[in-house]
Amino acid sequence: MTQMKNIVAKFAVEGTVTDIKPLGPGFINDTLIVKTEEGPKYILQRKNHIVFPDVPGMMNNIMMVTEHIKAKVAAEGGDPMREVLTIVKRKPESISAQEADLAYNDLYYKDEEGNFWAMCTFIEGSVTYEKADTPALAYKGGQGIGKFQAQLSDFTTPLSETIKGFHNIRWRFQQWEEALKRDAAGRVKDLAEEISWIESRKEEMLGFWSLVENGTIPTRVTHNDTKISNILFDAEGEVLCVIDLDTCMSSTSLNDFGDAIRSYTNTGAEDDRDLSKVSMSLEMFKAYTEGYLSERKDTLCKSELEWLAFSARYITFEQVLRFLMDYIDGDTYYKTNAPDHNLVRTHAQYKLLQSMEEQYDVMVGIVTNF
Ligand code: GN1
Ligand code: MG
Repeated sequence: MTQMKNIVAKFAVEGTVTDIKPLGPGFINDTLIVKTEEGPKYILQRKNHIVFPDVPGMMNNIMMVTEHIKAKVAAEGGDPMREVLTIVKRKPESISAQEADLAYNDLYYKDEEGNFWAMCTFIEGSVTYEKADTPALAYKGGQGIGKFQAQLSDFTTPLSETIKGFHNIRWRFQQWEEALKRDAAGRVKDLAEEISWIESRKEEMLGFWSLVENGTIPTRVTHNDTKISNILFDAEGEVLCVIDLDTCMSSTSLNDFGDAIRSYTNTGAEDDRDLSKVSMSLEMFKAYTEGYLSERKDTLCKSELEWLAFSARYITFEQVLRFLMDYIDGDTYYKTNAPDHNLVRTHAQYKLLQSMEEQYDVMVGIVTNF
């Protein structure tokens, strides 16, 4: 507690700190809630610098993105302290001579052990959901991400790439070729069928990505983790803001739509052993898409609309590839709970991909008819 208090003391927190406690599950960062005698609460996070090798660049991304949204919210008469995250900066006097040369040194504190700490305000009365169970909630989730993207549709400053080539399938195929060649776990010989799922779609996936590379599909701010638990709602169930901005990067906004569809619409689990449970729910697709487009119809360009439905196949395909590649590598990236866990995930995501491919014409129709 004393150690934590000393860390918090480096930041421009108002009030006297009374309590610091862990918050939420969090697989990547450690998140704590900081309470003060006077009332305001804060979030303190230890940022995972193994997953995010450039924490200063990442914090600067978050600062730029939140400042841009704040200006928009204020101009529209909203509440910039509730409708976007607020980073708490360092107290200028706490920045030591040794820290003077560190990039963006007012946005984080690096302790003696090399851990990075950052703070933001806690939004009082906010509510989160672990899963989108109903089309009504999926619609709201779509609105949340749509609004976030619309607020950033005129943000053109390139962001630091916090995870290299995250949704770049050309880069993923490069990693894929290397993984096949290495065959680190000796599993390739048993995977002829699964490997053919990847190889048979290579051209169409690279074809899509080349439209991003040649600028036909514009590069914007992408969130890259668009699950419903990353949206804060108010007590009335209205969207307040999008959180967990660590993976914000510059790429195609279609990534965020595609990944949301991958997670919201699955009737089974991401790692379901019972493939009969796995499919894409068109009802959930329709609800999310309508919520999303209600916020974005004026700011998306023609090519984005044209490829919107396809992006769900793209991201789901990429996930099949990433799970299979990790299985081939001997399970080094994703946490697993069984020796075949990554293979089970591969099969379940492939089933979801097939379900999307089968219903693709209807998906396109829903987008077109909006
Ligand atoms: C990881 O840990 P989580 O659920 O936020 C992964 C995503 C995958 C997801 C699959 C940084 O996200 O890209 O889609 O697992 N995040 C990273 O469950 O690799
Ligand atoms: Mg995440």
